[in-house]
Amino acid sequence: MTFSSDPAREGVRMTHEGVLLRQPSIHTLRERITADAEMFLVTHMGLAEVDPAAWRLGIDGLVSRPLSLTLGDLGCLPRHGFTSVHECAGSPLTPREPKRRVANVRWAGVPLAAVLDRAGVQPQATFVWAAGLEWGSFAGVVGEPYVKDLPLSKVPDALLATHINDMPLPAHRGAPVRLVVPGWYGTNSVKWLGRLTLADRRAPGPFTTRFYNDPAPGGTRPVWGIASESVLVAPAPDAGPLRAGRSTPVWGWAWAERGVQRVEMSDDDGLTWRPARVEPHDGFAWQRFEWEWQPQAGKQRLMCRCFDRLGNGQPVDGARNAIHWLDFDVEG
Ligand SMILES: Nc1nc2c(c(=O)[nH]1)N[C@H]1C(S)=C(S)[C@@H](COP(=O)(O)O)O[C@H]1N2
Ligand SMILES: [Mo]
Repeated sequence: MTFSSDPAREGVRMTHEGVLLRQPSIHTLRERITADAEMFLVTHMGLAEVDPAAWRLGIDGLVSRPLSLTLGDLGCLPRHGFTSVHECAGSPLTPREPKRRVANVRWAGVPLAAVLDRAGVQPQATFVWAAGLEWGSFAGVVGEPYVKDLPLSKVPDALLATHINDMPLPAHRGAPVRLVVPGWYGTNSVKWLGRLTLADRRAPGPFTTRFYNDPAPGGTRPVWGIASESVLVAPAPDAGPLRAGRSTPVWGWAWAERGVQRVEMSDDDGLTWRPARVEPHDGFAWQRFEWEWQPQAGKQRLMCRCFDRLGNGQPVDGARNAIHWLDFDVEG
């Protein structure tokens, strides 16, 4: 464990150094709300533990009244909560590889907008930069804080979360306060939040420039909104043999930044697709889909894909939201 000499990090200690990844199997995601034990965990530079009494949230940059808020100050502001899908965009070093680290979580805390209103956002401001309190190195980058950004237009959705699934945030989830940007990939939801800076441009650090920018026509595009994606939870391929011709219930989760409109299934390598039933879109939460499968004997591949209401679907491969499939040996 290490202590920092930076006074802004008073009361912060690192309990783990370096990348940490935890990823349970997709087939354990049977509950609508994902319990902490079944939730993936990602950190780039390490895990921090923050003394809640020493914690301060600095708000600076293009504001009329720079602030330093304690947890007590936050507690005097209005509270808000929602359920949202929480998904890692995958490694920024291999951004086209699907990792399927996903969960669906209930968050509660203080709206980001409530805090920014107190500080008074100046008219020139267009972005909020959010910095984590930990330190360390990632992929050869040393001593750069974990800073992410969002345009002011996304602020009304964002939350300074103090609770996850009705419990105070544990240290590994970013206690005492983390940013949550629902509808966006998890990389934007800064844990161990320590500073918000209002600016008239995107944040210049490695986690918004070198990492987490996808190639796009004419340049790059920040890894912000979650692309359409779906996963098959059941049947798990190791849950016992399937029988040919027998009706087999299939189900999973589907999600997209602005909700999923349709889910389709294929058991012929994507030649034909048939509609699954999908529950209606509600806020930023994932949506359950189900389908009855009459498998044929032999080796079978079952695939799912979904579309948002603009018709954006999932590529077959080469993207973080590539189509998910499961292989089965079906008994005759
Ligand atoms: N301060 C800080 N916040 C962070 C990260 C980090 O390394 N440091 N990792 C991000 C990434 S890439 C993801 S996917 C989520 C993971 O959140 P979880 O571990 O609570 O699931 O946190 C995000 N917030
Ligand atoms: Mo991530």
